[in-house]
Amino acid sequence: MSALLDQKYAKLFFLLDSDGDGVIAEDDFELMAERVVIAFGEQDTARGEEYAQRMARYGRALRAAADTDGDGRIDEGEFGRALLRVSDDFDTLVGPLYEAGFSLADRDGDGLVDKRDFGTFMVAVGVPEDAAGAAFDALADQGGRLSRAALMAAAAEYYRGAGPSATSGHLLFGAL
Ligand SMILES: [Ca+2]
Ligand SMILES: [Ca+2]
Repeated sequence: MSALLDQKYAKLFFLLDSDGDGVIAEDDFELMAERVVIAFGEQDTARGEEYAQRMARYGRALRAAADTDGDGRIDEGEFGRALLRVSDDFDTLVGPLYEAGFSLADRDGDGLVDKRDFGTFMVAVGVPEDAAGAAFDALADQGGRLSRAALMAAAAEYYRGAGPSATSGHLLFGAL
């Protein structure tokens, strides 16, 4: 795996280990989804349920790819190798989670997210507020708004881009 992917996946591992116990398990995906849904006040709504379901699906795909000994826990080494494989199916296994996340942050449904709502999302997944702000500034348009297409392009690059990037997708969760 490339050094850049290693760095990006290490940051994702740190974030996805929501309870901070050093391994990723089903409860981490549940906890992260719960934090995001609560941050937007979308408990018991269709959008909140959609996000939770897509997070669960992402978690199942990772476990299927990673959990070689079947104990339900993914350590950092297993995670990197599994995420590389899952990212091959970005459009079906990863993209839908980010689509659902964007829909939560795009409160008025106009296809654009502002810095404040982007920050709310990122802080809920464990990114420090200043890092979230810097990420937004790197990814947003001149008018200070992030489009759905720009978010999806950044996410795809974050998961799959192995080399130096033309865009700022590697900064999605803050500086590496
Ligand atoms: Ca954990
Ligand atoms: Ca919006």
